[in-house]
Amino acid sequence: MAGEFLATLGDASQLRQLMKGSYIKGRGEARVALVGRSNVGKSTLLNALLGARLARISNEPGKTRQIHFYFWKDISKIVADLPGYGYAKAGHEERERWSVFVNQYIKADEALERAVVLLDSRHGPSDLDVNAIRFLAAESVPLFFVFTKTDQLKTQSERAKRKKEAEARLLELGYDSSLCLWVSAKDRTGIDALTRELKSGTVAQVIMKEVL
Ligand SMILES: Nc1nc2c(ncn2[C@@H]2O[C@H](COP(=O)(O)OP(=O)(O)O)[C@@H](O)[C@H]2O)c(=O)[nH]1
Ligand SMILES: [Mg+2]
Repeated sequence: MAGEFLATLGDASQLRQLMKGSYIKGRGEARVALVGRSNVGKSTLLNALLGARLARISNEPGKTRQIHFYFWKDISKIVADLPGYGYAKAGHEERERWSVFVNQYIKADEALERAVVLLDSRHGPSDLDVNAIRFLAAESVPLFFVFTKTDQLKTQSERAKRKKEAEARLLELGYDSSLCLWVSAKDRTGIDALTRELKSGTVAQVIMKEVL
């Protein structure tokens, strides 16, 4: 097994007991947060990366209200599985709750290295995704972008078109295509490349920010 469940944070009031300094449950490895809209394929990707059926794959969007922590043995880091945002029925209050909760976690976690934002390769970044990206950027969290379900883009020209559009949108937000990977958990495209990227740390983004 390449991964193991560590802990669940159900509420920000539990932060003090879960985190001591930069330790989560006594473990000090760097944290990588996964975040994305409900149904984007986050649980499926997590299971593909960690090589185990750890996260529940659900067709009921919006069920997650907790942060789950997993130890990813292959790269010796801890994955924080953040709650999904922006499912159909979520109103203003729900979105507010999401940002308050995620904000409290981000501020508390001294060893958070970066957040991986999952985006649906068929649609590119939606307005809700852009809101979440802006929110994380405002909290100074280094970001990396993963486009999911690329097996659903059937032709070469469709792939090229989607890629061009989505990467242009991210560039408008200040993120260059070297911070993007296109993956499929179904046919395992990009899974090894993503593993290598997350193992390597945040160097690419630091350089890019200095250049801009
Ligand atoms: N075709 C395809 N479907 C996927 C892929 N990843 C996830 N899915 C499907 O997308 C739906 C939502 O996946 P899930 O991992 O539960 O999304 P989450 O809500 O973001 O955790 C499920 O029906 C998955 O089987 C993928 O790489 N390719
Ligand atoms: Mg899920």
